[in-house]
Amino acid sequence: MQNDNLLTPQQIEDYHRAGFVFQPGVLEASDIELLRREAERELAQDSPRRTVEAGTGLPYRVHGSHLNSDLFSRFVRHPKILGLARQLLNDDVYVHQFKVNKKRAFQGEIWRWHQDFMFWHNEDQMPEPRALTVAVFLDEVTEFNGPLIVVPEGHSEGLIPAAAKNEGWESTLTNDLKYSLENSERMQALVEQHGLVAPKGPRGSLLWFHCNIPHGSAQNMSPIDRSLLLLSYNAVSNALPTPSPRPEWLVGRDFAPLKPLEGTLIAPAA
Ligand SMILES: O=C(O)CCC(=O)C(=O)O
Repeated sequence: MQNDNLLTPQQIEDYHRAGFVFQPGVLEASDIELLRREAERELAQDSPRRTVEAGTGLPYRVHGSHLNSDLFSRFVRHPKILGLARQLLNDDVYVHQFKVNKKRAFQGEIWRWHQDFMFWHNEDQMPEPRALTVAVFLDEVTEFNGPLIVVPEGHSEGLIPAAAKNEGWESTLTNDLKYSLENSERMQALVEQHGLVAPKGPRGSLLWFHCNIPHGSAQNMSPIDRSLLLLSYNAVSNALPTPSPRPEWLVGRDFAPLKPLEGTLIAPAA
């Protein structure tokens, strides 16, 4: 019998072919409320893990919250998350990166086209593209508030050359991306062949995507916030061979296989 928490064989096949799979509204409303409040609490705390908008000084991104918050440290082990990360990567997994990304109403900025593995391979020496990200919708995502856009099947090309725009790991924190596919002819050819998809859905939806899939998002000029949690998992057998120069809140150093959460998000098992 299919375990309701897990992906079907068809969904797993779709993920490997298209490089992403979308699950609309799968998380409980009560869990999403807790996660929303915790994300806002993290954004409000002054910390080196936090990045602010150049124009307004308002925070739009926090890294490593699973190391700072009990709720988030439990959430990365949620059966509807961890079980699927293990299915898709066909291995035990650990958290490589954890981000809260808020695209604020009226002003949330553009994320240019990029591939996550370009950063993880070049900056962290991740050996193989056997990692993925799940975007957890904390707000409803519509065509108006800056949905994440992916190039279906774009992961099958491997890494597309992208010259480093600037030096040092600090430049990998912001949306002024160090490696982007802006003006890339290969990116253009991929889109001509496969088109673009922007999965949209209610709070509690999950978008799983391969670390080589080209993706990005436009400005949020709508009056509606768009906050996401972005949880990136790596296969344990693909752990970094040497410690990344980037800090632990940006790049995971604990390669122990994660064990599924027992109990609920709010209350650990007695
Ligand atoms: O928040 C977004 O729209 C995109 C973020 C992103 O692509 C990233 O953090 O790698």
